[in-house]
Amino acid sequence: MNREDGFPQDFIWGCSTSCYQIEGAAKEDGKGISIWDTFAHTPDKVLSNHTGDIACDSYHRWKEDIALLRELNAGAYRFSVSWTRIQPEGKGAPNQKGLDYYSRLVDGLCEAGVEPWLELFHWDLPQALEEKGGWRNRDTAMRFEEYAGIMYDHIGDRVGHWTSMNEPWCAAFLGHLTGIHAPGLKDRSATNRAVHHLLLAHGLALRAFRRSGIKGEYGLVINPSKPRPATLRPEDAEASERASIERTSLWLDPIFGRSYPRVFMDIFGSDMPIEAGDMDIISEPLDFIGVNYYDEEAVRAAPCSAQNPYGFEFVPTYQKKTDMGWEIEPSGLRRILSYIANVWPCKKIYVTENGAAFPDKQDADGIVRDYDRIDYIKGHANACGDAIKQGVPLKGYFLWSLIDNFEWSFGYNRAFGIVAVDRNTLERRPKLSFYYYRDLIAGFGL
Ligand code: IFM
Repeated sequence: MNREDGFPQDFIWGCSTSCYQIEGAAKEDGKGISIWDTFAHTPDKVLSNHTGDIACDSYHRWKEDIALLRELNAGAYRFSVSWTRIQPEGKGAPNQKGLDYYSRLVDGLCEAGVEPWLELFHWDLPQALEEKGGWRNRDTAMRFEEYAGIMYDHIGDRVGHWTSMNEPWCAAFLGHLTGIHAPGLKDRSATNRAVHHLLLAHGLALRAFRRSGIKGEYGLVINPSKPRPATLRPEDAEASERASIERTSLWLDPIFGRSYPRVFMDIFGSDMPIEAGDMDIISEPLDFIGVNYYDEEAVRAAPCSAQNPYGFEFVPTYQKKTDMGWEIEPSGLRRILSYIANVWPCKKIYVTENGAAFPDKQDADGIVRDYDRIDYIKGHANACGDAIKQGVPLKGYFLWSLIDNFEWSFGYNRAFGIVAVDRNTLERRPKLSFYYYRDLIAGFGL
């Protein structure tokens, strides 16, 4: 029986965050240093030289975050675990205080009726592992399996939804090719090695999960993209397919047992450190795909060259942009969900992130009236409904983000939250979009 707005009763409405972006307490209770601690403390890597040292102080204020989720009546909370709280050096015996923190968080969520969705890796690789080659080094995948096993043992009885990692494209390409994310390299061959080892780490952790016998569902979260073709000309349609390779099929093809896309292998195959049995590990069947969606661009065909190996170029578009410069196109969410459901059929898909940064202003009464964000959420929730009508097995939607937080190389200069965080007092203050999302969750938002 569906709700009045057409969504199934059991559709999950949640919120997402990640550890480095909200926790702070960067050196507390035995936590080790991650590559994001190092990167953010390197001058001029992050706008305004902001760091995650304090972030939203959720390490101490997690009860306030849970209270907000409860006020929303959110069905689930997707958070990530800081690997260096659990294994400060990325290997060996766990740090009990780190485990205790996540144990308290999970218990608090369960008591509040909010299902914990645990993500093992959201880019904050232990610095000690980076010093041994990070994701360029095959051993990091084995270390990830060990860390995952610790989490399964200590918290597996209370968490029903797990994801190995968030947006491995960002970890590989932004971290190793453009260098705008940690560890800040600009090296194509390092990027390709990182791609393979991230996927291997995912597969090893998933196999360990299956072996553990934990009852729960397991997925991988990607940020796929398939820019729409600028025109109906066949060459532009083909350019749109090629433009989607590195963000989409590079990850989903191997996960679905189809190995890496041929076009990618033709160009970069010699870099890929594939060993016997790897592709079987990577294609261990998962329970769901997590899709993070923010925008959609448009492309047309262009000549292939060493600088443009996939032969496409972006074209100007008319859409309004968010504060990130990302084009607002809700129907692109329906398109990417349908594309994935058709090409990589999976039992369940979740939108694990969707949201927008806008230059919020506090009115004299202290309230942020963020109608742009409300429109954004409403448009994308409608697109989710359309996708379901088209037969996409979409089972939930997670808003990015519960609270304003550390937006990576932009520091605190970009606000995605439905709750503002005062940078001086760290007080949480709901914006109007918070009350809109509460209505949406209750079935009155559309
Ligand atoms: O803040 C990030 C998040 O960590 C990963 N997905 C995109 C968000 C907005 O840029």
